[in-house]
Amino acid sequence: MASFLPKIIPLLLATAASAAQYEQYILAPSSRSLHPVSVYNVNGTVNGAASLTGDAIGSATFDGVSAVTYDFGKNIAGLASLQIGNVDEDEYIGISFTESSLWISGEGCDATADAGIDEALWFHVTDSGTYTPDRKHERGAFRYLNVLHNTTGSIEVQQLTVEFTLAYPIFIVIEMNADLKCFSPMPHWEDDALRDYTGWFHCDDELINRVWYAGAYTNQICTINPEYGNALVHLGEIESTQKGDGFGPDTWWSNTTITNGSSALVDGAKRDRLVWAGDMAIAVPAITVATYDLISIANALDSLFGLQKANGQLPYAGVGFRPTYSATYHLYSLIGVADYYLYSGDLEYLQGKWDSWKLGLTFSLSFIDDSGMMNVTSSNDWLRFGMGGHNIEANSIFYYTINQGIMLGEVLGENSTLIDSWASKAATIKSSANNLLWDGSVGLYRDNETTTLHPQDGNSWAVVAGVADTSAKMTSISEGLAARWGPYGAPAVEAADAVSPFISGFELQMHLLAGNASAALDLMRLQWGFMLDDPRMTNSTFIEGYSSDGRLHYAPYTNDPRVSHAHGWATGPTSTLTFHFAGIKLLSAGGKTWEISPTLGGLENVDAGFSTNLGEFSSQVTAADDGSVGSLQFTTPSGTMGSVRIPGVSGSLTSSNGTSVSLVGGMARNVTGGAWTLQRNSVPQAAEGKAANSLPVSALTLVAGLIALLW
Ligand SMILES: *[C@@H]1O[C@H](CO)[C@@H](O)[C@H](O)[C@H]1NC(C)=O
Ligand SMILES: *[C@@H]1O[C@H](CO)[C@@H](O)[C@H](O)[C@H]1NC(C)=O
Ligand SMILES: *[C@@H]1O[C@H](CO)[C@@H](O)[C@H](O)[C@H]1NC(C)=O
Ligand SMILES: *[C@@H]1O[C@H](CO)[C@@H](O)[C@H](O)[C@H]1NC(C)=O
Ligand SMILES: *[C@@H]1O[C@H](CO)[C@@H](O)[C@H](O)[C@H]1NC(C)=O
Ligand SMILES: *[C@@H]1O[C@H](CO)[C@@H](O)[C@H](O)[C@H]1NC(C)=O
Ligand SMILES: *[C@@H]1O[C@H](CO)[C@@H](O)[C@H](O)[C@H]1NC(C)=O
Ligand SMILES: *[C@@H]1O[C@H](CO)[C@@H](O)[C@H](O)[C@H]1NC(C)=O
Ligand SMILES: *[C@@H]1O[C@H](CO)[C@@H](O)[C@H](O)[C@H]1NC(C)=O
Ligand SMILES: *[C@@H]1O[C@H](CO)[C@@H](O)[C@H](O)[C@H]1NC(C)=O
Ligand SMILES: CC(=O)N[C@H]1CO[C@H](CO)[C@@H](O)[C@@H]1O
Repeated sequence: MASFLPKIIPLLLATAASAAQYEQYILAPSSRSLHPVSVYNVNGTVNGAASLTGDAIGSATFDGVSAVTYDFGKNIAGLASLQIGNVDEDEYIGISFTESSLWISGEGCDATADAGIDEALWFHVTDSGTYTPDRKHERGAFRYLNVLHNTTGSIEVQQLTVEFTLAYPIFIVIEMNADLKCFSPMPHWEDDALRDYTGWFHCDDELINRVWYAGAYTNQICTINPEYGNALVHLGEIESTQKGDGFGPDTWWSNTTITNGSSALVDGAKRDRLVWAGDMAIAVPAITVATYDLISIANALDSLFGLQKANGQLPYAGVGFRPTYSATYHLYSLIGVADYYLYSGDLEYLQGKWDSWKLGLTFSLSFIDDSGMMNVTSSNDWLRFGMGGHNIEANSIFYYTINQGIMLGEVLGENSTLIDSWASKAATIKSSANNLLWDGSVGLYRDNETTTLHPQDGNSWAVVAGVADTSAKMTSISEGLAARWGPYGAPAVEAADAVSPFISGFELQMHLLAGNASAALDLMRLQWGFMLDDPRMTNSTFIEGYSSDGRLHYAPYTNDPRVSHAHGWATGPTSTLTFHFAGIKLLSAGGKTWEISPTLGGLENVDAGFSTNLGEFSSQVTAADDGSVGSLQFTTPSGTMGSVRIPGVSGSLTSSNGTSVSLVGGMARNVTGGAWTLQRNSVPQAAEGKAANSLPVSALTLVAGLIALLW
């Protein structure tokens, strides 16, 4: 036994994993004062352009008409400032921003409006000193910053700084500058704490690791100071024109207060900077497993419920947007409350929202007609076309929402007559959808009864919601959607062949529920790999949408520079990897009950975890030679209870104190919170080279028990 110890102790320590262990993948900066990392391009005569990269004071002298494009290496955000040294009389210097390198321009920024581009910010420089625009010109996301000089004569720039967030003013500011507090993103976190993740993920595929962390970072950059939401300066103007059509640079600023509190989760960092409940359906679980920043979610949901009408109707989007209705986004607001409760366990919050929640559900129930399904009468959705009638996506989301309501109602001891009536309506939606919308000849659901279009959103959601009523249908949907993938990802045929990173997030879940984990991984590598590695992207945050031929044109918009490159709705892999591959699933109230059901899908190992208000959940899994779960160790907080499901595996679980529970049919129920290790009855022979994981599991457990005893 003793001879095992030197090898096994590090293994046991590795089990006590934490977010810090994989710190190198975190994209959030360690300080809020950011400087460029490289020079991307120089136009005209600029001496010493590169001296403005890094922290040190430099000297870049712009002589005559000239410009430098600086690269921050990843998408960042904040208020930019220029420290000016020697300057001739009457000089102008400007700054402009872009997320994608495609829109680098001396004329202005990329765009936030429906047409044209956003104007550059100009300073009339009369003396040395630091020049900073006013606070409402904080730019929500950019990777490239252009410094523009349009005058004859010369001007020296000594430093270029972006305050990613700033707790206290550190500049002598010459231009007007009301308050220098609480810059977005993550305005409510300490300046040096932006990398303090509560969750982590690691596996043997480096691209997948980068995807998980880019998802986490995308949601951080989409968490803003709610006083600087989108002012929608040109909403609805010049709707069908393109950059280059004679529409010059537009004015832009962000000064709409969109929620109460000191931080808010919005859909996109550059745009729209508003609360959108649909986006939250993907962003909220991703935040839960990475930063557990629940307050920004609660503030966002509160702002939506603050707009609820007396008849129960919730808004399409939050404060700042024109009042309008969407059947699906209304339901997503209800799902938001269910998610918030599930991940936080905050019963008081749920109680406070419950009457509004029921009113909202009752409103949706009023749209059920003779078919047994909801007749959608508002075309608003995630900007797909053809949303209306007995739509499969809307009815699947509806079915899911009603079931969330039943779960919440049971927690709150709601009248069982009411709950039973919900259950019966849900059952009818499901049977009607299968009777009227399943197209057996194609093996997919139709969008509605009168079309031959088989949408990505509705087919993914039918499986996610549990509307698909046989495993044969799930398999068929998984195969059918995978067969449509192109070189850049999964097309959303219901949006003119857009690739939707939002809807593809639900497609990932669908493949896992249909039992094809490797399909989910393949789609992540294909689509999210493209979104990270293509040179037109930011290599750090995920884009809102693009076209199925890989152009950065998102079908619903005419103005390509407007597309957001940091959209929380594109972060589906982050929660999917933790929930499905590491297999940590919260079933109730912050994880009071849980299920551990890992799957590898061809990965060799996965190590992931996160914390909720109840404590830490973690899972370390390695593959046996046949790809099944070969070894598993997990921890769940004490006082919680759950089950373990590893289909096809026989053996038992041993807790750190020696307690043992057998797997029956690949399952163990009523497992109490603690640290557990799987012993398989027979482990398919592990290959050479999987060293750390190939130790005999039973020996490992014995020694673990021994060490626990000695302790
Ligand atoms: C630099 O010059 C190129 C070529 O004229 C132009 O496309 C680009 O927009 C310029 N960059 C800046 C920041 O002015
Ligand atoms: C430089 O740009 C500023 C701001 O747009 C403008 O007021 C000024 O006239 C420009 N100067 C020249 C020489 O183009
Ligand atoms: C936002 O800024 C614009 C432009 O400066 C100004 O007209 C407007 O009053 C501001 N709104 C708020 C709420 O401060
Ligand atoms: C902030 O809370 C107050 C009081 O509940 C409410 O009237 C107001 O609409 C809220 N503001 C926003 C932006 O949600
Ligand atoms: C049915 O679906 C098709 C395809 O999405 C769409 O064109 C049509 O408008 C839909 N019908 C209704 C009533 O919305
Ligand atoms: C849905 O409701 C609209 C508006 O009441 C109606 O015109 C339409 O015929 C209904 N659609 C179906 C499929 O019943
Ligand atoms: C539950 O609701 C039903 C129908 O509204 C009502 O008749 C019944 O009295 C309620 N039961 C309780 C315990 O409130
Ligand atoms: C899983 O999906 C992949 C596509 O990623 C496909 O090649 C494979 O055949 C599917 N496996 C099963 C068992 O359906
Ligand atoms: C993208 O970022 C990763 C770190 O996340 C880095 O290793 C890689 O070099 C970057 N790729 C490019 C093309 O900049
Ligand atoms: C051993 O651990 C299990 C699981 O955590 C727990 O249910 C049990 O009470 C523990 N037994 C002792 C003796 O501590
Ligand atoms: C004591 C206890 O929690 N028993 C539960 C064990 O699991 C079954 C199935 O999930 C439950 O029905 C029991 O209540």
